[in-house]
Amino acid sequence: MLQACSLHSHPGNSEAVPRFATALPIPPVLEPTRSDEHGEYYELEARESAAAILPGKQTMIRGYNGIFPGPTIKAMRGRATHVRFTNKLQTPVVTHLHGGHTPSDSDGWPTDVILPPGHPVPATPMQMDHLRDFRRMARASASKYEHNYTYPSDQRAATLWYHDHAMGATGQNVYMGLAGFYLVEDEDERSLPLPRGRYDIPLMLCVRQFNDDGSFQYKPHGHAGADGDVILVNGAPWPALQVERRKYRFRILNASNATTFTLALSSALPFVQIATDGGLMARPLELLRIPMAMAERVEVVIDFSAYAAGDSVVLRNTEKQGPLGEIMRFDITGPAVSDHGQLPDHLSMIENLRPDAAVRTRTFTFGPRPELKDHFPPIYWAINGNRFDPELAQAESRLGDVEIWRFVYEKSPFKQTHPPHVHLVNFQILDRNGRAPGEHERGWKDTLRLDSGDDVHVIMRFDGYRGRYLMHCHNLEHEDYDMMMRFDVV
Ligand SMILES: [Cu+2]
Repeated sequence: MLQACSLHSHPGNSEAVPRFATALPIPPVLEPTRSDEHGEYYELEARESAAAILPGKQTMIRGYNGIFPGPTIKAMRGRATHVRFTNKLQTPVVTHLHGGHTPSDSDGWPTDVILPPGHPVPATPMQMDHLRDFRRMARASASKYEHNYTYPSDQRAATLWYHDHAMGATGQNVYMGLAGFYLVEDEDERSLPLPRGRYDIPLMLCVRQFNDDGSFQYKPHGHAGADGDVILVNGAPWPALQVERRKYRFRILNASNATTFTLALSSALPFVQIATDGGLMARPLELLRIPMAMAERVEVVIDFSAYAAGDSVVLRNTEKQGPLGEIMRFDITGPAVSDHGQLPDHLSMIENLRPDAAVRTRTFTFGPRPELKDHFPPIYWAINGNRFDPELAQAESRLGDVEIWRFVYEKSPFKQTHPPHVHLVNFQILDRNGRAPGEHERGWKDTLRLDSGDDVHVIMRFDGYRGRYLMHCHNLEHEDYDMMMRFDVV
């Protein structure tokens, strides 16, 4: 009964969308409007525009600079990025740099919204439910039409992403297209013989549902989460990429609202994973399958010299059968190309945080609000039984302290993943259900997969900035309804 949730029962139009017929789009890299000794300056505008996603149809999107994914921002470690952000939509928005080591006032607090010109009233049903709080909070902190964010980018090279984080509307805004890559580079990484330039490709994976007229069909299924029956990579349905017979680096992001993936290649050859959310791992790791919860990133190298010209290999999702079991296709072309030879045995130095350095352990339980736990699907989500209160910190951590946080998901018949995401800092996973973490998650992380029955310890150091920050579930509809928590660094 419980498994027959509406989340998986809608009729699909995926059979009507041809697979591997569209060339993989690569989001353009955004050019700064100027540079000086304080860093690079960019302009981003959230606006509606028509996108060609399905053959012969147009889809209205909400896009950064009118495109989905938004333009890629490339930052060099230690060079700050200043983004002047303008809202041309008809709904409040706020932007968060996911994985950014960012001062609190640029972190994109959910009620620090940027109001749209002439439409200061919340627009989504979820926002209407938050209306009273929202009006009070929005009055206190909203800015009109534009806001300047500063991202110091003083952090390891890594694949980050920026996306909307507006209270009660994040799910809809991201589903409509408000997400883009932000890549931090550094000298350590540049000194390594890794594929670069056009052989270094970001892949934004997500699922979407469409109406017959081509518009997005945003269905949050109560507050279970918005899914879909079409897989998009960089905004294109089941695309194909022509590849040379050499190594490529792929920066893979699961940007879905509520869908997990487990990646595999149809050839049964392994990936070589080189990075987690927070950048390079200590050494390359051969893996046949890589699980990805929402908002997690993995970087892999695939060596297509192992294939013959004319071969094709499909990037699969082993969690699903049929169309949702396939993501995109690589079509191998041309003669073997010499690249850098072997990957280095050693990629990066990773400081292992030691449990005995931790000053305390805090436990956070993820689940429905206790008084509503028998309602199915759950209406409200909670951390430690509490809904999000922007005025109340549920944890205060001292700047510089090392802490262990334990994330618990008590066994539940509702088997949705709750991926905890911590703003400001990266963590390391100490153990997963009393055992070592998965090989693919041994590195710096900011988001982790938490499935029914999971009990995971992570360790982190609260460094860099004081202020208010968020920890929340990265199922975007859970986050909107209200699986978020304020913590303060003091
Ligand atoms: Cu959740």
